Amino acid sequence: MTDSFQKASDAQSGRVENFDAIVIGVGVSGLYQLYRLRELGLSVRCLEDGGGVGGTWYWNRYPGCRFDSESESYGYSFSKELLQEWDWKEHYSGQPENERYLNYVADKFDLRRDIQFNSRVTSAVFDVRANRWEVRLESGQRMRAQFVVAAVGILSARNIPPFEGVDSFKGESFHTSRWPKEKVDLTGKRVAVIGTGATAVQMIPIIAKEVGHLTVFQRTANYTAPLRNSLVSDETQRRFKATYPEIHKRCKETTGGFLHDFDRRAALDLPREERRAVYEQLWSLPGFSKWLGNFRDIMTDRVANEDFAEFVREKIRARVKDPAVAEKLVPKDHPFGSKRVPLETEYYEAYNRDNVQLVDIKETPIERITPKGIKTSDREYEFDVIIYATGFDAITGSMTRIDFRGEGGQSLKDKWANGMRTYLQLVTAGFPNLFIATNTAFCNYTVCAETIVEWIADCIRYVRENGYSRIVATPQAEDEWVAHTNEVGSRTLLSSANGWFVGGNIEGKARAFLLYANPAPAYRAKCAEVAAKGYEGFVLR
Ligand code: NA7
Repeated sequence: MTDSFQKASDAQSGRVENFDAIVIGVGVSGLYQLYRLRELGLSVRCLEDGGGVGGTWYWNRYPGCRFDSESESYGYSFSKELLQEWDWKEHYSGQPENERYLNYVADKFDLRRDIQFNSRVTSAVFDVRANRWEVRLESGQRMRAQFVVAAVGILSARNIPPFEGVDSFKGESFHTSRWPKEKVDLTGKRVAVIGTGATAVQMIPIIAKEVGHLTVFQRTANYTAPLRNSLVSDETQRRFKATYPEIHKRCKETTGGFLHDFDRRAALDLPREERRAVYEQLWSLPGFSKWLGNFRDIMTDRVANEDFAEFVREKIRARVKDPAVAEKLVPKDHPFGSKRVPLETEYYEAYNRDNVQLVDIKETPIERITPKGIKTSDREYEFDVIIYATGFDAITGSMTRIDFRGEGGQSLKDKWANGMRTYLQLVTAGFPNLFIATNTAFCNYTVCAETIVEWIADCIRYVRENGYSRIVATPQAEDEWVAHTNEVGSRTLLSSANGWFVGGNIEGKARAFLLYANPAPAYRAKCAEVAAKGYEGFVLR
């Protein structure tokens, strides 16, 4: 019987399959969660909306999509064999290779047999008498499990702004995170890109060379930094493989789980010339060195931040030929690093091309999408293709689009209406046996995802081995965690921008710290301490 036929017949017959655990999503976290739970001997079903594994690396196929983490720090660390088998071709690997890597992992550990693809979860309801979740799919299929792990990703609920007339456009339109598998031919076409976040910054220089004409609609100018990608030489590949223990040790020690870490000195303690020399040196390095390798106070002190921000502005101005365009591209309304810094390759040079135009939509706002294109306050632009590079309803959106119902039928969407409420970023009070395996600990993704996945697997093992049937966070532990998250977040400059870190990118979304801003080692230590104290802050029954 084929998988889809089985699903259809289950839905029709009303048959409800039972598992120990259901994992929603097979991105980086979900794949590893499946591996870990199966290792414990649990029966697991993994439900994935997409047609393949990879999550972010399955959906985001837009031209130019790639890591901003160093490739050697992004791969899983749990299998020595895997580390030795896989060769990273580029220092900042691109989406096709990243998707191949995650498929390789799925095959190597024989994970596919527990994954059901093309399966969108619509609801999950907790049965308090049976201590089991009932999960329902769009197809009508239902299944039950004692535990649900939502490995739904932090950047997976796409944001298409509610412009009037979005559906009236007669040409083609795409959101970057739902880019088709087949090549999209933009040759010679009139193309619009809305948004100038990390995605647009990666994509624009590539498609600018292909399109007939490109119009970029920018709401907020972003600080970016040069990526400086290159191929991994054979010698470097050998070095990676010989030093993976050191690479992973380093990532466990740094603030954000990256290979980079902040300079312990305060920027303004150095004379201007010395500071500038450090900035220049950082600028010449690849990756996030300019952000996460910078002076420690650039994320906490506005004066220090502004000093570096001005250096970045000069770098932008030097690359854009038309001073009026350059001024539009220079960010002035938020601190450097208060949004995740897009890493670019020839982004600003794209605006020196004759076929690229920048429209500042703070000056001339988009009024509506029309059948022919985009109407701003001063004119209508005609296009063959509109690309929405407008980001995500980050972190909470992928959870609240599933109708989770906890104790007393409480809806998660209602509970989080004024902001995300969790304990340890991992669970939420009133929703027993539900774990959130999405990395919100301000961290290099896989490095932190592994910690989270292992913590969840250990917790589930503890519950089962000790004869409990349910575990749930106390409201008091949650209140304290939320207050603590807000407190550590407010010590940084992260809330000073309208980015997705604080829910500020979506109109009407409650503003709250969605990321845990304390250094990753402190987060890891806190999670370990809670477990060591017999799951302090939880009620086990
Ligand atoms: P981002 O970084 O959230 O960027 C989205 C872009 O879309 C950004 O320039 C937004 O402007 C723009 N946007 C969003 N809504 C609108 C509306 N209503 N009108 C005009 N422009 C809008 O998402 P990305 O996909 O680029 O990157 C997400 C993460 O992926 C990134 O942080 C990396 O970690 C990888 P705004 O700045 O909000 O004014």
